[in-house]
Amino acid sequence: MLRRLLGLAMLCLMVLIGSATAGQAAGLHGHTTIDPRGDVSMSTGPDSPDRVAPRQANGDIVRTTFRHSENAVWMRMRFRELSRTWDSLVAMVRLRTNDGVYREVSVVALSPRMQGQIGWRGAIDVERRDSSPVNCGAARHISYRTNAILFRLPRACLSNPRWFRANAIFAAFRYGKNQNSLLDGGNNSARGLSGWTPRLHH
Ligand SMILES: [Ca+2]
Repeated sequence: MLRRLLGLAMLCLMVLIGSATAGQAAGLHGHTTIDPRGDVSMSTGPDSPDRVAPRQANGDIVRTTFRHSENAVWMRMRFRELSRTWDSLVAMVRLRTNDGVYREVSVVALSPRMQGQIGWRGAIDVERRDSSPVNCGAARHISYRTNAILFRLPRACLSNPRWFRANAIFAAFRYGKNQNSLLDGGNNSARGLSGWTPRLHH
């Protein structure tokens, strides 16, 4: 009897270990972070201290989602409000992979008052750690109607990783005599403005 019970216990244990291993191998494919409302940090100049502005809705991140699909890496950053009242908007995302590949992705939009062709539709840049560009078919979409910034990177931008981790911040700037800026992290944590996602597998 005892031997039969021990055998049954061993069988259950093996099934449990097997399912745990299978779950680990499959891994996460996506991750969403809910960021607090009213946590935007404002600055009115290079010498002025930052202060939290709870009523600042424009540029206040509320949710950031990353996905790792068969062919691409996706990010969607959602705001309480995203309006064209600044001189420039910048969403900055850092990614690192299981192979040690590191990329910085910037989605930038500029008021037409600023020089250049970028405008409010924006542009996307992918760079290596040494700031050299990576030309890999990255795309972005900024929606001032749904208050969201979306980007898509072909997995080739990251040398086709098994998994990546990412973090994201958003900043907006106004230049000139009444210059000011705002900053919000996509995932506030005890360790800083924007914590890293878990490993996201394709
Ligand atoms: Ca926020």
